[in-house]
Amino acid sequence: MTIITPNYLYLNNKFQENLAVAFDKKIQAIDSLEKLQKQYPEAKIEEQQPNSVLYPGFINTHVHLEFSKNRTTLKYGSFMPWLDSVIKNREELIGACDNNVMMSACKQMLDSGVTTFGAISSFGTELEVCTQTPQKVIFFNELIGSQAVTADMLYADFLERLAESKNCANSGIIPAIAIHSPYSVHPIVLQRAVSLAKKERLPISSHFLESQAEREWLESDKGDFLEFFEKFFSTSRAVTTIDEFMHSFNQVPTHFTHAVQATKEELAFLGNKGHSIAHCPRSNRLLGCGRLAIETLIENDMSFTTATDGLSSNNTLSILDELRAALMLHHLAPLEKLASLLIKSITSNPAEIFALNSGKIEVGKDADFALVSLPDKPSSLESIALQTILHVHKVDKLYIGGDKVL
Ligand code: MCF
Ligand code: FE
Repeated sequence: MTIITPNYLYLNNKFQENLAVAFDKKIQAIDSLEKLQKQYPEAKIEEQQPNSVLYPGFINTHVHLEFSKNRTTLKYGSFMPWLDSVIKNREELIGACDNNVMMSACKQMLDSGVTTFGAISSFGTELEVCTQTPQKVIFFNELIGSQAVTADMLYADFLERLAESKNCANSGIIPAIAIHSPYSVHPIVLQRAVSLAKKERLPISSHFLESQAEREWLESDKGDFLEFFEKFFSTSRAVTTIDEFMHSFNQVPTHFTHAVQATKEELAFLGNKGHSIAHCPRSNRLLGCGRLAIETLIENDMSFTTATDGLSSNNTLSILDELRAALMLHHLAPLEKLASLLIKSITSNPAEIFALNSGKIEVGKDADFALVSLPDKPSSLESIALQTILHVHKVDKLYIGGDKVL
């Protein structure tokens, strides 16, 4: 048994003083240090830096590890030139992305307090690294393919990768499904994958309404995607509509990534169906996609997570860097309230969305913790989320399932 005694404890989305946590693999008790010492006289007491804050381990719901080799290769600024640059450089980038590169991407996340992440996997090449990293991984096998003629073959390949990830369930892998997007997945295989997610209760996620070009293509078969589909697939018609795509997920709560170009009505519809949103502010900025109307999610009480996306559309995988970006991007939102929602978006929200036994400091939850320290005493308990986002770059200590990994 270990007892950790932070200056501040993040409990029920608030901060409290004078509380300690006793844990082994799971959280056993939360009380004053004196009481916990009486209850567990043999327990090891962990020393802390001054002004320490204990959070549950952070959860980054959306990352593409296979693209971790990218630094300056891909073209940023607007979506279609980025996509063209992905297609042009994909083979080389993925070929150069060996296990060491992906492991250091995992380490970057560890340093920022991430104890669980969602890996969007196009080819399955990161599976081995995901079994080796100390983090828990929701392994989203990506389904892609818009043409009817190749759909069956691509679906079979997807099933094979899914089966391989299921084999790794005892190495911290949670098998899951990623639909690439409405424009790139044929409705017939989409429906098969959604039914599979429902039947086997697999987590499911999809990129959705990321760029203006995507919206225009799905609404009217026009815009930048027209040239793209004519060039690569000799087609001038989208395979689905926005409505048809959204309705495909009616029975299965789905984590939709981006949704920057979704209308208020579409967001409300998704919220009513029990879906949630992954918000990737830096990716959206770098790919010229715009700003997610986070205020609409807040008004509708719709659950969202904040995520980094991959190094294919970001400069770091630090979840704290991502929260700093979100804090600055949504400049009209009340500051401390936004900071508090952002902390929720990487702790209890993702845990609830994916039914993880973590994301909260609560008796019975897994002992996943990110211990950080502020540079000075915070002026109020209400300011701690904000001051954490502003000042913390690296966690002091990190625990996963009670094991100290940093
Ligand atoms: O989330 C970003 C932007 N939106 C879509 N896809 C990706 C992102 N980062 C990497 N990707 C991958 C995606 O998984 O790039 C490929 C897919 O495999 C694009 S489609 C050729
Ligand atoms: Fe993505």
